Amino acid sequence: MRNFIASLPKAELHVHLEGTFEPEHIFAMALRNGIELGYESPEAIVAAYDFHDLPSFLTFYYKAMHALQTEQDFYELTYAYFEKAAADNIVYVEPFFDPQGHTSRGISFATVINGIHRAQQDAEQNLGVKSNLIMCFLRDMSAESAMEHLQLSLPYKDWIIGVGLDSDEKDNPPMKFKAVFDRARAEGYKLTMHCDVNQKDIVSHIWECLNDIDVERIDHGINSLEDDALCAEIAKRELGLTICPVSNQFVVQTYTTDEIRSMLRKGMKPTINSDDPAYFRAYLNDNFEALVEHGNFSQSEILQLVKNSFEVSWLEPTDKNGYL
Ligand code: ES4
Ligand code: ZN
Repeated sequence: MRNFIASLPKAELHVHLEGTFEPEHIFAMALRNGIELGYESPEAIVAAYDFHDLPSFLTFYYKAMHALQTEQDFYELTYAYFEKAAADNIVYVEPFFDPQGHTSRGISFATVINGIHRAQQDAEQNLGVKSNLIMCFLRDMSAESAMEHLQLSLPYKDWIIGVGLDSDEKDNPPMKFKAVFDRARAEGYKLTMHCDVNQKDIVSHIWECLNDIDVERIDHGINSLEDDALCAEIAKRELGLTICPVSNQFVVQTYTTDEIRSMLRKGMKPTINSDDPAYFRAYLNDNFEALVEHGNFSQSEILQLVKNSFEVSWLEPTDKNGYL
């Protein structure tokens, strides 16, 4: 099964570039930029990982971002992820980035996106990994800040395929960002939002994503299974759900294999993704292997999940056909 998983050309639709920041790179960049994070070695960084829910993860994730200072840092972060992706036989990625995590520390939007974009170009050329970037807003910041960042992104519109919403979901419902997402759609961006696992009011958040925001994809969305009408609507709209099994294991202590199978049975379109692979210590192939190990997934189930990723991706239909 390992070889089968490794040999399949795959797509990844839910990976935070800042979540691919490996401890060796955090350490080296902090050192060269003179940023004091308080760790003596990469091993000390790993030893400090203690993720058991979303807030415990996010605190660490934002702290490590301080090591990223220059355009070259963003280039190296991004290119290193694409090298990992190529090693996993990923041929297409729609990675997320969190500009507010950087502008809030005085790093310009241009610094961030120029570094990322150059790495995307080089990865396509040198590694054969194609990608389209998704800009995420931090939902625990204000809607005004999100709107400002939407404005900042407009000169780079051709480099960004869509917008998403991430960070701490508690008391930060989709509706808080309705005006921002309406404007994003008018500017030509595709729309997705995190509906993280087992968050407060999560079923109503997913309904808001459908009825008020009109998203074109849902990130996570595991809890849609609590509502039959919601499942039916997601299936009818053929909305992809970007599921992250190892991330779920950290955040809610289950790989959610039963839930993934239920979605497949109901005609929904779950896909498999890594979320924050450097922190959760599992890239995409590891996530598929977890389904085999913890849920006894078959080759045909794996194949269906891989096919779903290309189908619900935001590739042009003509480009999709080459992969399906
Ligand atoms: C995230 Cl696991 C998760 N949930 C919400 N926001 C995030 N940003 C990066 N990883
Ligand atoms: Zn995520």
